[in-house]
Amino acid sequence: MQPEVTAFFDEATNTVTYVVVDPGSKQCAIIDPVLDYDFASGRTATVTADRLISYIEDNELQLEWILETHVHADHLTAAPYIKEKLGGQICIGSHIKSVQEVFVKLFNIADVAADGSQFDRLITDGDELSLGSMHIQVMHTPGHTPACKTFVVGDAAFVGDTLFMPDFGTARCDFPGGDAAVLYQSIQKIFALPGDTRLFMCHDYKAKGRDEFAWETSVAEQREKNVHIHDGISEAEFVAFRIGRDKELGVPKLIIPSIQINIRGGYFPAAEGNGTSYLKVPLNQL
Ligand SMILES: N[C@@H](CCC(=O)N[C@@H](CS)C(=O)NCC(=O)O)C(=O)O
Ligand SMILES: [Fe+2]
Repeated sequence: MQPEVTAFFDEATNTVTYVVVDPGSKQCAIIDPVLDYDFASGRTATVTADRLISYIEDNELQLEWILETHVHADHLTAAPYIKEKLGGQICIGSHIKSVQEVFVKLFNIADVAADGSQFDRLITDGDELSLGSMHIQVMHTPGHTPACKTFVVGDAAFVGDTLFMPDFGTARCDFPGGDAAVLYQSIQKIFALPGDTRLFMCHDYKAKGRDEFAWETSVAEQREKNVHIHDGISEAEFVAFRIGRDKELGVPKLIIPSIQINIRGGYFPAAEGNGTSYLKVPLNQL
């Protein structure tokens, strides 16, 4: 038996959230849930997250795990909201601590301990989380960020920001702690999975000549066709290309709110004396 995978695409942030179900037990995991955020007003909303919640309720699923592939820089996580409604444990890679250290300094935040304590469970390479009769195997796949994880469940792998669709390529490596050579090695680990492994992307931005969003491919297809890193591309070639490409990329639109919320596990900063929660904007730093 293989897991059932349902994708929910958020067009505002180009993010794909997955619900992964063990059909035998109806236990499920959510991977990378999105909290809607309107930058101009500073307002959050739960339209996107509520779709996930309805899906889980309508199908009478039992939510066990809320998994973050990494500290996202382009959207806020809805993990705490979903946990409040449906339960489940919020997990992220143990290298979150080094990501927190960097951003606690950048944002000069006093109330965030750089120890991952905001999450229910910190996971490392080789960990197995049970999902009914199945297991979610944790693979450490850094490079885009130091805390990136890939989750393998049966014949499905959720690769976070490592690979994108074959016609788009790979994730950027210019965030703090990012490293193109490390990403190359992480992708080799994904390429070592069986060729027919279903690969589920964390983002899609379409690609030149493609009008539809897409997020599912396979190891074999990536190894043959990925425009940045198919079989035969050396680490040196990839690193040179990736460094060049990263110089051309702009800062993600929602990086400032996303990082401050996501290093807190998705919880908002404590309200100030007037009852309002605030985010900071570091001037001339990013
Ligand atoms: N335009 C998007 C870009 C987001 C972005 O930088 N995405 C990262 C993943 S978090 C990436 O690797 N992008 C690769 C690319 O844009 O080529 C935004 O502003 O949100
Ligand atoms: Fe990312």
